[in-house]
Amino acid sequence: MKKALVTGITGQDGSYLAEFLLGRGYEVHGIKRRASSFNTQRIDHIYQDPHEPNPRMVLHYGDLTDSSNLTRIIQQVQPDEVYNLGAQSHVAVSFESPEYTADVDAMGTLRLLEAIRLLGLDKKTRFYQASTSELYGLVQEIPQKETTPFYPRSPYAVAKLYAYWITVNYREAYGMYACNGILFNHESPRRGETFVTRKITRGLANIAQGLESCLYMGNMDALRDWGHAKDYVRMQWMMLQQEQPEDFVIATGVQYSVREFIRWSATGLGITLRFEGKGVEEYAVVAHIEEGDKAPALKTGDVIVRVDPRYFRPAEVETLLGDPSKAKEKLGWMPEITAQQMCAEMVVEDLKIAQRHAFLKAHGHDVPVTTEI
Ligand code: NDP
Ligand code: GDR
Repeated sequence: MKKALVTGITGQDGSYLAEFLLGRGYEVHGIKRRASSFNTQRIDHIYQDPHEPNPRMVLHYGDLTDSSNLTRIIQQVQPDEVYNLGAQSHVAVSFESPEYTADVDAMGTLRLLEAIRLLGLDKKTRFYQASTSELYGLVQEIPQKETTPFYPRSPYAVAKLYAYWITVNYREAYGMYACNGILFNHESPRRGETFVTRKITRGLANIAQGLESCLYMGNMDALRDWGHAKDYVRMQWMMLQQEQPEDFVIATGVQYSVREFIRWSATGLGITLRFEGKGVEEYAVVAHIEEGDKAPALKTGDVIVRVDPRYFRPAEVETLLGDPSKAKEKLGWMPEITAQQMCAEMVVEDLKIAQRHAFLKAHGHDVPVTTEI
């Protein structure tokens, strides 16, 4: 039985990847951060009681900022494959916490590679690095592919640039099977609540159910190439099954604006929006609502989206569009879920949660409030 070690297993990708690997018969080990409250909601459904005989899913406490525990865990597990998905992954947060982001995202990658090497596992253990389209930043070529020059635009992207190159360097210097997946944005109902797609689907569902009144947005002109996390974790595994380690761009090859994503989400709730005004004065007003129980709290004319410059970034990545031809040709990988289908799925799931909360609130119970980033 193959053993995989996944950092960031409690995150969006980690949870889908763990499901995928368990489905392929792997023994899956995950590193989870020590927190004073539970942080395993995304993997609770696949958790196995360590008291049961031979669990195939095992969690270890650890942190990418601490090489002693990374080395201990790798020594104990002796993994065939390491997937480094753990990161301070929020671009806006990286401007607030640049040093921490560098420690986790850049140095954390080095700590893992060095642990594998020093433990003498460099010929056994295959290594996947979660690289990112943010490396392209101020884009030098459209669409972006494996050979497009990088131009990072945030402390997050700069830290990931180090991680990208140190992965290439360990491959070239020590002959390790180490590769980068340069993944464009991918989302799902498990996406963190402060990333733009989930902020929109969750926010609009809450507004439709009367739990919030307005969604405050940053740059709605930003263009992204959005795929579904389920499609993208399959590719992470495929990259480690080749004869030779190589880096691949993973994308859909289609881009949309944040504003379009807001429109689709509203449509999923039976709401037609009209955008008015320009720049920081832009807002969206309800032009039409379908009858039914999706948006009982709204009426036409309600303003439900506004711009708040607080969400603008000190340096923005305006446009990203990936060219996944290499992955298609060499690995036969194709995304199966479109951005619109993914958005519809996210709206359905967030509406269910909002309806549950609205019901509880109507019966006098407290419901979670939104904390924003
Ligand atoms: P998430 O933010 O959902 O998950 C990040 C994970 O990293 C969480 O499990 C988190 O733990 C963990 N983590 C954070 N800090 C540390 C630390 N100091 N030590 C150990 N673990 C830590 O990210 P995604 O699942 O969306 O992304 C996975 C990876 O892919 C990330 O590296 C991200 O940068 C990269 N990426 C993501 C893309 C996307 O569109 N989703 C695109 C390209 C790259 P906790 O649950 O405790 O917070
Ligand atoms: P990104 O994702 O920065 O691309 O990084 P995010 O969803 O945060 O932003 C996408 C675009 O939307 C614009 N935007 C807003 N973003 C947020 N979060 N909140 C807002 O209110 C808002 N309004 C507009 C942003 O300015 C941006 O242009 C994600 C992360 O998963 C990274 O870890 C990963 O590497 C990249 O995707 C690829």
